Amino acid sequence: MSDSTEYTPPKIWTWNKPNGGEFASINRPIAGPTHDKELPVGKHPFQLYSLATPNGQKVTIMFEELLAAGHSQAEYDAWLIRIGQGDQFGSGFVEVNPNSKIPALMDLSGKEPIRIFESGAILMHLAEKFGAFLPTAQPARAEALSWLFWQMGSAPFLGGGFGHFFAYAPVKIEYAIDRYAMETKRQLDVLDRHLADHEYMAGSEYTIADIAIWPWYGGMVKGWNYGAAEFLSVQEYKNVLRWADRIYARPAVKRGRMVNRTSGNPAGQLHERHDASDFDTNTQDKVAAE
Ligand SMILES: N[C@@H](CCC(=O)N[C@@H](CS)C(=O)NCC(=O)O)C(=O)O
Repeated sequence: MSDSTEYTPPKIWTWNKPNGGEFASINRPIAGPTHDKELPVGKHPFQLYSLATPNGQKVTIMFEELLAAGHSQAEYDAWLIRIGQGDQFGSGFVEVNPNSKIPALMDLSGKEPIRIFESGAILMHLAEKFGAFLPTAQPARAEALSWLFWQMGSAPFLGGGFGHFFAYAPVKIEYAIDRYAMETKRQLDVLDRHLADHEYMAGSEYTIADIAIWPWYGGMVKGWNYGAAEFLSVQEYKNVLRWADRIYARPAVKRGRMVNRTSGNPAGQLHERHDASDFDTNTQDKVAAE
């Protein structure tokens, strides 16, 4: 690969070489399936196909919160989609999400199966279905939805921008790292100022806005994402840290973080989830095996 500073773009871009990046084997300029593969279906009303990236965690945290709040109809099977191995390009997955990205959900609880993709749409679907974690009264509802969509629009700059160029790109490009570090810090400051006088994102109630924002920005200030805590001086964002700690104290959040996790401490990984008891079995087995 040539030094990016010397690159002169050709007249027409063509896909003729791997880009050398961390995800070179799965990045493609075309959509659609690469192979035939049916998705497994379990016994519960909800079938989730995902991985414990920040986008995946939003949905598993939501399911665990719904179950913890007594919504027993929110039982779910969580199947593992290994995006590094191209599972998102299997024909069954593409039928659920034509965009080939986790998380993807099938709601089998009604007369007709419903497919839902995009984590924000999934959170809204579940919140409306169970009447939970989304205020009905204004202005709290508008506030929760504003912050939910803020997350959907902002996190790609953190992940695809900062995280990509800081941690994954095959070359360290100062311009790109500067640009996205600046934007990530600006976003953290947006949150920090808001959380200075708000308990949660939408006010006094914990909502899907917190559930969406926490895995990305809570994870960032907790030092879990991209090994960039020191580089971004995350300790400066004291209100974000306080909020992040409060959310991490919730048992449902701890459980949700474990589901479909394939990296880190084995005791914190639950590759698939089909029953509440899977958490106990997994943790005991894994800790015993360590
Ligand atoms: N806006 C989407 C983003 C989903 C997304 O980017 N998923 C990533 C993992 S975090 C993925 O599946 N990547 C696989 C690929 O790009 O091939 C959402 O919130 O659901």
